[in-house]
Amino acid sequence: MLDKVVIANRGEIALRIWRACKELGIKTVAVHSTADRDLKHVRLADESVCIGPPAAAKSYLNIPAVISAAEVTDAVAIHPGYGFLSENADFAEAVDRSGFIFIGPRPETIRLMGDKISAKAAMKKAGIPCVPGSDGPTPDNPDEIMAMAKDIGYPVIIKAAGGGGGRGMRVVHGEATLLEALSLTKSEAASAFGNDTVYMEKFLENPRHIEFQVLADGQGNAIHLGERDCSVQRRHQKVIEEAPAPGLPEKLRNKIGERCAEACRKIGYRGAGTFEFLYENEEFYFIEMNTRLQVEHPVTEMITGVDIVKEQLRIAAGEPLSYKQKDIHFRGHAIECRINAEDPKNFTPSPGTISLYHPPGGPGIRVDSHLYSGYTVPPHYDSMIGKIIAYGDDREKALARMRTALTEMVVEGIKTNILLHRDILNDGAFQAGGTNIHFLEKKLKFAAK
Ligand code: MV4
Repeated sequence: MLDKVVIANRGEIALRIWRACKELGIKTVAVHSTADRDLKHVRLADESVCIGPPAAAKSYLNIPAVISAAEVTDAVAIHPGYGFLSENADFAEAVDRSGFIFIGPRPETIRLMGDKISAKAAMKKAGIPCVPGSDGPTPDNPDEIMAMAKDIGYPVIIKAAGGGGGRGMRVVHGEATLLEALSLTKSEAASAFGNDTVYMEKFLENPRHIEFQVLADGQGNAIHLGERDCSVQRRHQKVIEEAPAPGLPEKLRNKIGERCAEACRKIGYRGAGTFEFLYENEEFYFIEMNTRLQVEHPVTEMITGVDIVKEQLRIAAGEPLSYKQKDIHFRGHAIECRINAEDPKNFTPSPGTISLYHPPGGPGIRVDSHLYSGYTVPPHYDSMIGKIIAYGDDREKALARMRTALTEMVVEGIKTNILLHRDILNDGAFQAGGTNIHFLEKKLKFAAK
C-alpha cells in the first residue's frame, strides 16, 4: 500500500480522504492555505504544510507549491480531491515527472476528457450513446453550419470544446439567430478557455441528469457502480443527488453501466470516473466524462457498500480492482443534501464563525462535514460546508430519514440552505421522483412570486 499521501484539497473532501488513508494505514500530509490552518483534517493529519495565501490561485492551484510539499515530506502520492487541480492534465503530468503518483487517471486521459469534442468522439467509438450533433468542431463555412443545424433539427445548442459543467454554451431556437450565437459563443470561449473551438448538439428540452460511476485499475479491469440522479440543481450547482435514479429500469441500468465499464477497458481508464448523461424518454445521451472523485460519491457508496476513496488509493498503489462486476449489488436507496453556507434569499455566500453545531445522527444517516462548533467558514472558497446522506430500504424511507436529519441539524452563526432542503423534501413533484433539470429553478421562481 502507499506509504504517505498528500491531500491536495480542503474542507469536507480533505477530511473524507484523510479517513480513507487512516483506515488503510497510510500516513497523511495536509496542505493548506493561511486561511485554512484550523481545518479539521489539518489537525488530524500526520503532517501539514502551508502552501500559500488564501486565494486558491496562490495555494490550492499552485502546482509547484503542492509538489514541493510532497518533496519536503517524502510523500509518495497526491490525492487531488475534486475541483482545484483534480482535472488538470498539466498537474497530473508534473506529479508524474516529479516521481510521485497522481491518484487519478493518466494525464492523457484527463486531457482527452477535458476536450469535450475528443471525449465525445472517444466515447462514441467505444459504444456509448451520445447526443446527436456535429461529431467534431462546427465547420467554418456559414452555409455548412446552417445545413448542419437544419439536419440536426432546432433547437440546437452550441458548446465550447474547452467548457463543461455548464460553462460556454448557448441554445439556438431557429436559423435567424444561429450564426450570431455561434460567433458569440466562439469569442466567449476564446477568452474563457483560450480555445474558440465549438461544437453543435441537438438541444434536449426536459432531460434528467443521470451519471454512472465507474472504477478501473488500468490493468484491464473495470466495473460500474450504477447511477446517480443529479437533476436537482440551480445554475449548474447540484443541490440534491440520489441513487438509484427513480424509475430507471434495471435492464437499462445494467446495459448502460456495462457500456461504461467496457468503454473504460477500451481506453485503458485508471481510477474513479463518472459518465454524465442526459436522460429523456428512456434514452441515455452521453455529454461529458469527469475524471475525478465527485462530491456526490457517498450515495453510491451507501447503496453498494464500496468505499470509492479506498478503491482510488488501492488502484494508485498498483493493486488490481478488489471487486468484479458480479460482486456489486445495489441495495436500498440513498439521498444526499449539500449543505451550503449561503443566504437563503439570494444564494450569496455566508461565511463566518459557527457558534453552535449539532450534526444529525441515527440509523442510516451519514454526515460528511469538516464543521465543528467554533470553526470559522472562510470567505475565499466554495460555500459547501458539508453533506448529509440518508440511506433507507427504499426511497420513501430514505426521504423520511433525511427529513428527520434536516430537522435535527443545528448550524448557528451563519446562514445555510437547510430550510431550502426541507422545502424540497416536502414538494409533491420531488416526492413523486424523477423530476428533470428544470425542477428547482421553476420551484424557486414560483416561490418568489
Ligand atoms: C445540454 C442540455 C440540453 N441539451 N446538452 C449543462 C451542463 C453541461 N454539463 C451540459 N449541460 C447541458 N447540456 C444538450 N444537448 C442541457 C444542459 C443543462 C443541464 C445539464 C445537466 C444538469 C443541469 C443542466 C442545467 C441546464 C442545462
